[in-house]
Amino acid sequence: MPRTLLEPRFQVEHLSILDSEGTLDTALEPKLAPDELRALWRAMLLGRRLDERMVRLQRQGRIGTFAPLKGQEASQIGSVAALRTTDWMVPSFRETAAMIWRGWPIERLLLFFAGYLEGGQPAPAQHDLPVTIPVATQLPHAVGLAYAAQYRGDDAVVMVYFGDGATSEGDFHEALNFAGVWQVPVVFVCQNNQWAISVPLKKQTHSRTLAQKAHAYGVPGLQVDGNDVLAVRVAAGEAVARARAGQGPTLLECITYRLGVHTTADDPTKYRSEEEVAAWERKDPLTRFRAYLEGRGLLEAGLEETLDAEIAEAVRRFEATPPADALAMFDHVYAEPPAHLVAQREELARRLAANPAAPPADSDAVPPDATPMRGQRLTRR
Ligand SMILES: Cc1ncc(C[n+]2csc(CCOP(=O)(O)OP(=O)(O)O)c2C)c(N)n1
Ligand SMILES: [Mg+2]
Repeated sequence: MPRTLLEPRFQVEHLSILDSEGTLDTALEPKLAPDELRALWRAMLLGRRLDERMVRLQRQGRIGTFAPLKGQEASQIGSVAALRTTDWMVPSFRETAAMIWRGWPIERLLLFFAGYLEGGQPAPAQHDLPVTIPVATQLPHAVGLAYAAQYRGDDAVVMVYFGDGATSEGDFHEALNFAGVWQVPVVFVCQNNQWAISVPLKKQTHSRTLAQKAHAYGVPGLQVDGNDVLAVRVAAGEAVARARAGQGPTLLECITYRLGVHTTADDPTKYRSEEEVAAWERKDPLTRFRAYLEGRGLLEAGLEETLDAEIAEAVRRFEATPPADALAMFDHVYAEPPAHLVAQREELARRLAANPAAPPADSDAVPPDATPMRGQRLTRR
């Protein structure tokens, strides 16, 4: 028997409309209304200004660990802008700009990063899931939401965010497989920012692209310049329209870069070069979009000051909030908490009651009867 090639053969398309040199492919330029272009710019700039402020707030000890999005504004805003409010948005942990676009108040995000339970709660009518810290676990959730939309016969589309590192998790493959089998209305937005903490993409996969992984599941996969908001907006618009028309899921691989730290607990100088970062700074998504809008006479004077004032007002409201209930960290995980957590909760309650203002003096200490969890460091008194 001869060896034959099976059809179809796979090809991966890469979409770029406005490149880092400011060159515009006029044939591909989307016909977006001036108001939409201004809204995209406002959201990207707000994302950048807030991001820089959040890092400073963390350095000042006013919020906890934060994952900055600097450099990924076009990937987030270009994609989320393709959704209707009745669609669902499922974030990972770096989607601050996309969440604000979806209506999350800035002070609620500040509360989240300061450890307040209510900071993680979407408004009751909001079709968003909360921040997901465990890598890739949100992907099967998103497919479940899309399956529910399909089952109920409503026309909602689900957009789920994740990183390049998440594509090495089983959850990514399971989610894509089921999405393909069920042909559910979900758009997978992979922000390929080249790094998963200190693991570079080349150690993550031997594939030429991440987009091609979709083809194995019979799902269209497209690579897009993730620093080009016009390209992301076009690709996301097409994927959302296909999903809404019952034509199933799409994987978008947005090629971008995390210009800042992985989180405020990270030091990227330990694993990547200044030259690499400088090269990506020249591809900054804000620089090229600002130049494009300037050329079209759509730049609003004084916008940075307006956004900074909006952020300052949100910080003021956030800081006027009474302290969070530290005991709430024990709630909402177990219906019946295990004994060691019950003991820890009681101990913290005792310490807080004894000295409400001060943190526990010996925070590593555990009661002698506590059972160590796997990987847990216990310090016996
Ligand atoms: C299941 C799981 N494993 C490990 C971690 C620790 N962790 C947090 S972020 C991260 C890297 C994620 O990389 P990527 O998916 O590329 O997203 P990025 O941080 O670049 O946005 C890891 C390993 C985690 N949160 N969850
Ligand atoms: Mg990454």
